[in-house]
Amino acid sequence: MDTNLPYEPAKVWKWEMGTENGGKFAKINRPVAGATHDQELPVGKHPLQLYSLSTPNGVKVTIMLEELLALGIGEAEYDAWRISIDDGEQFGSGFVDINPNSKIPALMDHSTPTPTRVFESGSILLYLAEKHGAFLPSDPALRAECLSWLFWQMGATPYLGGGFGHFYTYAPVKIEYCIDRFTMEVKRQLDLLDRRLAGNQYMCGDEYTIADIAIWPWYGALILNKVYSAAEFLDAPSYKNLGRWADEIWQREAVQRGRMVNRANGPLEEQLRERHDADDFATKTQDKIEGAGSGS
Ligand SMILES: N[C@@H](CCC(=O)N[C@@H](CS)C(=O)NCC(=O)O)C(=O)O
Repeated sequence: MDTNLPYEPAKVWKWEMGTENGGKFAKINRPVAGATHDQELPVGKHPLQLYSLSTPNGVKVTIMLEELLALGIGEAEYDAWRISIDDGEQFGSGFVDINPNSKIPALMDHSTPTPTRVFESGSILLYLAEKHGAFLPSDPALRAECLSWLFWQMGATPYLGGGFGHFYTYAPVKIEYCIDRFTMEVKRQLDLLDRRLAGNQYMCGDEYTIADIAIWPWYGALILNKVYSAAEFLDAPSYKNLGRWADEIWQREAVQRGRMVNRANGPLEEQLRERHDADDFATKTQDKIEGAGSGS
């Protein structure tokens, strides 16, 4: 790819397969859907099988599952298998059977008469909330408010992730036009959330819901400088209500646990690469695994 501007698009775009453009995702991006290879997925002992990664979209689901378990809902026990998107595992045939869109997270519920597949993180949150009767208000007006914010997150966040995060953090060249365009929109979104949270403890009022669970891994983590290292650039401290909400949610044990699942970066004690049991948080974090392996 020629990174010099200006660039004149060809009449018809062509995929130059194997061309290195320097972008972080260059080797996994492709213009066609479908499986690239046969690869069965493992199935563990619990009814819920999650195939995911500790990106914000993945973390939404592991936080939800840990919150359900914290409520004492044992049917929410799950196995979480790590899908390495850098290695193209989202294009394996088994994964594509569960999510034809080839993106984590994907969930298989084996407790139904025939296994139920669920993909798209917002859809998974809604499925689990309805199945277990939790984190979704029953009052019709509050439920509508909750779903409005849930769907807002799903629609708004590509501007944060695919737009701002991509051009600020990952793009091989820093392009002022792109960074300005998406910073403008992301700051508008942050202001929107800040205003909403000025008079509300949570996104839908007094009740912690799937709207908070969907929004925190992106916007809470952004404000707390846990994604993109952009808190200073975005002037995070100026969003005081959002900061208060982000801190408060981060204090929840289920949130801290959920953020560890399928993680393979950051401090070793915060990485639980696969989760098959509640005890794994105490015994199978990467510091313990590597410590045991080193013979020390
Ligand atoms: N709208 C989807 C987005 C999921 C998504 O973008 N997943 C990314 C990781 S955060 C992924 O799997 N990327 C792999 C790829 O694009 O090939 C959701 O919320 O579930």
